[in-house]
Amino acid sequence: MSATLTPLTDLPAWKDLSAHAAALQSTTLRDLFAQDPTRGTRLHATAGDLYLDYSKHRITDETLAIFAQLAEQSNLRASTEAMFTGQKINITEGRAVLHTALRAPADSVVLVDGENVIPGVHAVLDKMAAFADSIRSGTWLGYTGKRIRNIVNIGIGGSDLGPVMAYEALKHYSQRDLTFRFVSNVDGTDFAEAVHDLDPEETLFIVASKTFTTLETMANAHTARVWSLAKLQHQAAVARHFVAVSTNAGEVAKFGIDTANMFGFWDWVGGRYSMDSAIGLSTMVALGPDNFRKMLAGFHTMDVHFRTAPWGQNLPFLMGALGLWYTNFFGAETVAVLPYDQYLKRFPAYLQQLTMESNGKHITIDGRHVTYNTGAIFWGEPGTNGQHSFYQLIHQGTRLIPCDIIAFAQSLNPLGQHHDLLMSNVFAQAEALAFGKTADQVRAEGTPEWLIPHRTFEGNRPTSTILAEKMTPEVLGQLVALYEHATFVQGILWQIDSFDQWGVELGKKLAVQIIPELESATEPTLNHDSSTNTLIRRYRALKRK
Ligand code: G6Q
Repeated sequence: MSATLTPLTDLPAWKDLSAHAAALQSTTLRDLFAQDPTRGTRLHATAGDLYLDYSKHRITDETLAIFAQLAEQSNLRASTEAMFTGQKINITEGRAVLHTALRAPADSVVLVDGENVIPGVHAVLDKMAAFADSIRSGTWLGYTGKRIRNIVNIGIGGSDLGPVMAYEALKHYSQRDLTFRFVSNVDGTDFAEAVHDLDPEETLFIVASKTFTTLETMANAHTARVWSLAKLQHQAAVARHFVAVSTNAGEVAKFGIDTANMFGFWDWVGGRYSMDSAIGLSTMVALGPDNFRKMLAGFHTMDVHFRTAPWGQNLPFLMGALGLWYTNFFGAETVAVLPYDQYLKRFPAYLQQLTMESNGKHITIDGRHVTYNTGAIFWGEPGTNGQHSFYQLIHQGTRLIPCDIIAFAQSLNPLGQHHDLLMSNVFAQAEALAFGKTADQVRAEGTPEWLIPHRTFEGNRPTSTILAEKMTPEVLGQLVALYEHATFVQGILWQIDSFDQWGVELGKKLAVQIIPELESATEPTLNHDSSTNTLIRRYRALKRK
């Protein structure tokens, strides 16, 4: 257990923030922009290729100055160093948290239990690169001598969401004569639909599981082996059609995968922080080793920025602080992530795990129940689609929903006017959310008096706009690392362990207990609550029909 901390709410900066927030409650974004015409040019920060405009937030210079004090009083700098240098900051699991080592240059030194982990990281990257090249060039052949054309990643949670998000985000850079599919759900439909048009002779499965014991992944991997062998007939075919990404060589061997075709990683890589480890093997096969390394370089750029930039210019700090500001002082419950880039369609889902599994905690690292809200609910869809569905609630609903808008100046698919049409919506939405439309403006348009309240927009809805030149592997790395570190900042300020996930255990254990109750040939004795017992009995009756 960690030493006792001064509770967050007892820190002087927290008290200052409370008083400051109370004083700012009735100040609008219109007021703030009117008071300072330079606000829009001043309140921005850059890191790598990312430009963050945070001027459309309900903050002043004083807000950030107090947050910087909160960072000092929370020892954020020391905690950041503790993470980067391999101290066991995941205290409930007794583990180091070193996803930053996965993208550190080869000459870096990062010690865990006295051993430099960097050579091992680069050895795995080299092995992944050789494998990726052999698939991409067609020298790795299936059991019957055919080229591999289809790659199916089997994994769930951190072993799925990063790979599928990165593949979609960087599809433009992928080798187009290879087909990629991702199977995660234990619902058989996921596997069946993923392979329904694939030929086992040309299909390679990457079984991605840190533990190699996850129920869903093992069920899908066994089904994949049956599906492959139904056509390929010989057990020996498994070695040509299955590779593993895991930390558990014993279980990989038991499954029948040659451990020469296993790509390892380490217990200091958390699942939701693993897309840049060997878990990213499917990404590397799709993009090629050079692009994968560019993505890692992008991550590293943001790592260096986060570790060294002053708080006032530090993108992860600014985004982390803004999240706290609305969650703890303005009653916001959620953050909408609105990428104006179709390639980022899985980015909100990826961020849901990163942020909510990390910061959805109510016990502090020294064992107290928090007295404030922690992790916000992250959600979102690509623009402009969301504008025609849920934006109504953001503009005129009763809740405050801070939004992260992500956009690129250049399209990877320039088609006529499309990109300017898309980008006009980026700027228009942020402007409308911030400044709205007053009753007087609506009246001046000749709107009947009774309709004016319906057509008035209060505005004062905060947004961050993140702008980059175009989507590249480097930029994706920067973007993901930005959110990783913003999540870390929040976890430190909230005094929680952002790197464990005990909350997912209970349901898993109960499911294991329930399986035989669903499958037994005779009516089982059920000892759950009356609702669960009734539902199980009804399921058993319905499935027999
Ligand atoms: C992430 C979690 C979780 C994990 C999956 C898959 O931080 O730990 O989402 O990634 O449960 O675990 P395996 O990789 O061990 O199959």
